[in-house]
Amino acid sequence: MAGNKTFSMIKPDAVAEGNTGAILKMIEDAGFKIVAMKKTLLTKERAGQFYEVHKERPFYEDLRSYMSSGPIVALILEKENAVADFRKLIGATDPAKAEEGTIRKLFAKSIEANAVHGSDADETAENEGSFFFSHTERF
Ligand code: IDP
Ligand code: MG
Repeated sequence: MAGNKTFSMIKPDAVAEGNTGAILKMIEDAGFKIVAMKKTLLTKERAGQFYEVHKERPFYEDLRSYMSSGPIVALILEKENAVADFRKLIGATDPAKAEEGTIRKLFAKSIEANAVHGSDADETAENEGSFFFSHTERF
């Protein structure tokens, strides 16, 4: 079935603050199944590759540094309408604009250190999942 998976990361700020468990609980309680999960550290180069689409943006250098500043938890998640439903669960990029009850509203520190990533489309979700996981790591 198309459109039933998304990719997420718990970002360095949230991992460092000890919010991994609380965020995973929110994700599972919202009906997402964890298909793949790994804690890993991105190099600045790999962080830059992941966010290549933003390379012309003024925050790109900072974003590369931040995303490689500590371990992240990478996730492939499954649910009907996964991409859109997960974006709803995490809230707006800027936590000041995120709705009450969303993961970013609860855990993000700033527009950059915003606790979690969520793919923006089915095709991106597939590519981002493959950036971290082989097919033998998905269950
Ligand atoms: P998204 O994560 O909500 O999809 P994007 O616009 O794709 O937001 O930006 C990717 C990431 O880049 C954000 O999650 C955030 O960490 C960072 N970012 C986005 N906009 C800004 C900004 O204006 N200043 C600093 N960092 C930003
Ligand atoms: Mg995005």
